[in-house]
Order: sequence, then structure tokens, then C-alpha cells
Amino acid sequence: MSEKKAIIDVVIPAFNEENSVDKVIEDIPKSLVREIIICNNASTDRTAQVARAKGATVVLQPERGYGNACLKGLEHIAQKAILPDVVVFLDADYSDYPEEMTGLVAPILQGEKDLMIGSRALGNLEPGSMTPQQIFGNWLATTLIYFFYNYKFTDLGPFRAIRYSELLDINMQDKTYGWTVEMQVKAAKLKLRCGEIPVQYRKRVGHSKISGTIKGTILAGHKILWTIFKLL
Ligand SMILES: Nc1nc2c(ncn2[C@@H]2O[C@H](COP(=O)(O)OP(=O)(O)OP(=O)(O)O)[C@@H](O)[C@H]2O)c(=O)[nH]1
Ligand SMILES: [Mg+2]
Repeated sequence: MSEKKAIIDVVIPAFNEENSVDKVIEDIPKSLVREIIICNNASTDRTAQVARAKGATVVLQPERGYGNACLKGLEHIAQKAILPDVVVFLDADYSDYPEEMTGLVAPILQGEKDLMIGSRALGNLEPGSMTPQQIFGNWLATTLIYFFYNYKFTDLGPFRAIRYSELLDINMQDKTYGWTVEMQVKAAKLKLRCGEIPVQYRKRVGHSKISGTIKGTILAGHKILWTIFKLL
């Protein structure tokens, strides 16, 4: 990539994260990014106000679902006069370490990679930050991707970065829990240059909405496996 400073936008799906979204925004390296886009997924708390007070852009996605929230963020980006070079995704519950974004995007800015995943499997997990079924589910999904596409991933982590031009080629569709695996399966199918860095992961702020609930785990698990086989 030429000397021109790369343009990086950050997409953060958020549903009722008023107690954490400000910490996430605060820890993002400001000199690295152009815009922080909080995709407010019909929150009933003060997520939007807290995020705006921190200087972030807030876009509203009335339709629930992790993928829906991310798609709204991409819709906002697509309307820009100057499109970004890279888009970074991370969660709003402060389980990721936003300051690790510099290391995550570096291989893309150096022109070596197209998609970078922050791997919690390679990184340091705070005890209790991921459930055994979540760890097993990610292992199973990444093993299936390796089996079908010979692409080695170790996690379906939310903290990731992708070259915008490749993100457009991938043409993301999923509206709920299949978002992360859809991106990785399609990246493998398009033979994108994918990489991972170890990232730290801590317990989320607030009560678990997905991984810590039976319903959330089953729904997410089912959607992830369904997405892998649907895209075969
Ligand atoms: N659960 C849920 N999260 C959403 C939704 N829309 C956006 N999000 C955000 O998506 C991110 C991931 O959701 P999480 O609930 O953290 O999912 P998880 O990390 O698998 O599980 P927990 O952190 O244990 O709840 C968070 O930033 C949420 O606020 C939605 O409809 N449902
Ligand atoms: Mg979480």
C-alpha cells in the first residue's frame, strides 16, 4: 500500500451495551481509525447516547440480529464519498482488547493479508470469558472449514479486519449468528489471503446474551453449522 495513510473504519454491533460501549470506544487507537460506527441494534438502554457522547457515529438497526447490525454499518460506509481501505469489526461488550487493533490490521496495511482474525484460541482467555461449548463450537466450525476448504483458522472471533474491496466481493448476507463463519467460508472460497493473531479475551461487561445461555448457544451453534453446509 502506498505511503497514503490507510483509511480504517470500525464497525461495532451493539445491543444494550450502555455499560461497556464507552470503554470499547475509549480503547480504540484514535490515530489509526477514521470513524467508529456503533450499530445500535434496537437497544432499550442508553447505548446510543453513551456512544455519541464518546464521539462515535451511531447508526440504528431496528431489526435484531448480530449480522443485521453489521450490515447496517456496511450500509453507512457504502454511502461515503471516500471508501475505506480496511474495515475492522469488534464487539461492544468490552470482551475484546481494542488496543490490539494495531497488530490486527498491520499485515493488511503491509499488503500481505486480506482478512485478519483475532484468535482467542491462540491468545489469552480470562477464565470464564468463553464457555466450553463455545470453544468446542469454534473448534468444530474451523475444523470443518479446514476439511472442506483446506483453510486453517483457529477461531471465529468477533475481533477481525478485512480489506474493504474484498469485503465487497464476499457480499455478506447473514443477519444473525452466521456472520463470522460466513465471512471466513467465503474468504476461503475466494482464496483470500487470511491470517490470525493471538488476542486476549476477557469476560464481557454485563450478563451474557448468547454464549452463556442455552438458547443462545444452540441457536448460534445451529446457525454456524447450517451456514458452513449451505455455502458448500
Ligand atoms: N445478543 C445479541 N447481541 C447483539 C445483537 N445485535 C448486536 N449485538 C451485539 O453483538 C455483539 C456480540 O453479541 P454477544 O451477546 O456479546 O455474543 P457473545 O459474545 O457470543 O456472547 P455473550 O458475550 O456471552 O453474550 C455484542 O456487541 C452485542 O451487543 C443481537 O440482536 N443479539
Ligand atoms: Mg460477547
